[in-house]
Amino acid sequence: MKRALITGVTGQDGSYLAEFLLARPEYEVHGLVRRSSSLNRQRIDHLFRADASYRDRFFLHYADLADASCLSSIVERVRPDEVYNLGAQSHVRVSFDQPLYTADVVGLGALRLLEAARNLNRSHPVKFYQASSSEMFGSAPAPQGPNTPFHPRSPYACAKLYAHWQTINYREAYDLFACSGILFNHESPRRGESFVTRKVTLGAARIKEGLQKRLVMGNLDAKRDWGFAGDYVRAMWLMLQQDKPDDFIVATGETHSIHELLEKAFSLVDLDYREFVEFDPRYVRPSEVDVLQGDATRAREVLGWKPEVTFDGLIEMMVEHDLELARREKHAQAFPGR
Ligand code: NAP
Ligand code: G4F
Repeated sequence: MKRALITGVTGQDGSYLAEFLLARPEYEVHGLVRRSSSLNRQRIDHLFRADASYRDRFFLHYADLADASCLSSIVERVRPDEVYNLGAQSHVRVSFDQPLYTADVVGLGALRLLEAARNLNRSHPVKFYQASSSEMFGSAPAPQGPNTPFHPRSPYACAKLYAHWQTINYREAYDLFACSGILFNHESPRRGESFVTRKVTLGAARIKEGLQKRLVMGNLDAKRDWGFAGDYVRAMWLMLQQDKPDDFIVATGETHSIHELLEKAFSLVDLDYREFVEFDPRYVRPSEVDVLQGDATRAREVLGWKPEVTFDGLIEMMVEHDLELARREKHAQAFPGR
């Protein structure tokens, strides 16, 4: 059996990656979860229920990226062959409100896990994946590729860049099989509700069903290279299956504005977004990343990776999912107790 350890397993990517690895019978998957006063495992619940055979191959451990001793003891105990560091305070706008916490969890958290992996690597070979971000490119002009200089524009992006360089340094200094995946935005029906794609698809669906009257948004001129999270976790895995560790950009190569996202999502429910969207400066960032558009040529050539889901297909998938959610919410309101 191959043993994989995933931080951030309760998040969007962690849940898709756990699903992807468990679908391969040779994997045993260990996920790190945070203790919270209410359970937040909706994205992975089905992996315990749907197929009883996963129960013997899927294990959860309480941990926090802020707690080095607990990370070390779990890594020593599990002795993973592959570590995927996906845990993060991943909201860019929130990182301006919580810069020190974000730096601790995103930046030092990665270093704590790298140290644990380096110790294990002395007696057991381990491969390490770091979830780096296109946010690290910040204000660098699009398209961003392997030779584009980084210019981070948020506490989150600065912390990711620190973790990115630490990952490279552990590869060069200690010969650790450490890879950094610079992933551009990737979304899904499991995307957190405060990220822009999900806010829009959920908003359009709830307005359509009469559950919400307006959608309050920030900067609609920003452009992003949006792909499907299910496609992107495959790229993470492929990086760790290569003969040599390296860093890769993962992106679709297309970019769309928030206006285009709104147009697409609202037209799917036969509404005109201009009638419902309002501006609120609370959603504007102190420094913005205007345009992201990635050049994933190396991922295509070396990993043989390419995205399967298009921008239109992604938004259709999300709107369809959120319409179903909104209809269930409406039904529950009409027939409480059922
Ligand atoms: P997400 O949905 O926000 O999930 C983040 C995960 O990290 C959750 O499981 C969360 O646990 C966990 N976490 C947060 N703080 C933690 C802490 N102190 N200790 C341990 N775990 C903690 O993020 P995602 O979209 O899946 O992204 C996965 C990773 O890729 C993140 O590192 C993100 O920064 C990076 N990334 C994402 C994108 C993207 O477009 N999605 C692009 C580039 C890079 P709870 O469930 O308990 O909150
Ligand atoms: O959906 P967003 O919050 O994603 P952002 O900032 O691009 O970050 C995401 O992608 C990164 C990869 O590039 C990840 F590393 C990171 O963890 C996260 O997953 O915002 C996208 C754009 C921004 O320009 C923002 O200003 O949408 C704009 N926007 C406009 N109105 C809004 C809103 N964003 C949010 N969240 N909410 C709004 O109301």
